[in-house]
Amino acid sequence: MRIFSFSLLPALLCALLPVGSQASTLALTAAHQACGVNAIASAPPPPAAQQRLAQSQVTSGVRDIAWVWLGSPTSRYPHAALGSRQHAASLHVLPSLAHAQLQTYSLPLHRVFEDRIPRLVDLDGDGHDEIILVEADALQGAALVVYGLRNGSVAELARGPYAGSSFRWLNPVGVADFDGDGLLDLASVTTPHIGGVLTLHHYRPPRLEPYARPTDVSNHRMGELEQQLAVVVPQANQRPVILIPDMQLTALQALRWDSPGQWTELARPLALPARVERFTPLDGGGCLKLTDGSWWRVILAP
Ligand SMILES: [Ca+2]
Ligand SMILES: [Ca+2]
Repeated sequence: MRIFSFSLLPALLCALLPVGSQASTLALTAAHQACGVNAIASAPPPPAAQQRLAQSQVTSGVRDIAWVWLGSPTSRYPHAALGSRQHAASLHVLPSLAHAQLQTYSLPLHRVFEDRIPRLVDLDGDGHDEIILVEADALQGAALVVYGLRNGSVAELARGPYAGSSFRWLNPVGVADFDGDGLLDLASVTTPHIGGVLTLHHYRPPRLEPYARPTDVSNHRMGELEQQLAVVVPQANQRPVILIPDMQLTALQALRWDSPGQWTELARPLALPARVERFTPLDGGGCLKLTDGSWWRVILAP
């Protein structure tokens, strides 16, 4: 079993090592660019989205939200974890209804969206999408926040705890039912550059309630725009597995949250020939781009 490095919380985390059953295998095979998967062409975004924050994504939805993006660039929170000190001060939502008006939600002066990707997921299965974003507070740092449309307007629905102080950031991993209770949960990594803490949250408006014990990982390189460095792999009749790099971004781990409340390390950590640059989901695993420019297909085999 791999020895984890606990640079920040040695006493606490030594008692919280993932349990290593290692019944599965992480297999790595060389691949062509993007593992041969072509990006899906989508409809052009609305003209108003041209005003969005530089290098941020416009996201399209298929439920009550047609388009969502980040706007009102500001340098009032000068943290460059994502490569720029410019962050968004507003969220813009175009509802799917015909002739619907563009809805705008502006943050107070002490907060920004320290994020580049509005993520649309129907977290509670009511047929309406929720919007998952990372906010940052001037004094308390980042928090995972969920927004949605309520009575036609953008409203905050739930938020998780702050990272703790200015310039402490977090990066989302994905959404799945990680504890098998039938309800979707959110996974994120707090402080991925200085001792990343993989955390799972229940969606319980108005709160996102952390429930998993932390483990030491990372899913972001300081100063880089790319936020997708970990994938969630669904499993038939089993809880989903998170494939996520270690703190050095040079090995992949396969982690599952198991009853009665512990991380299981399902496979021996997979050593990589270079650092992870991007990791996107594929059936049974993911497509890996490394900092040396190479592409690899990763499969979690039973
Ligand atoms: Ca919903
Ligand atoms: Ca759940």
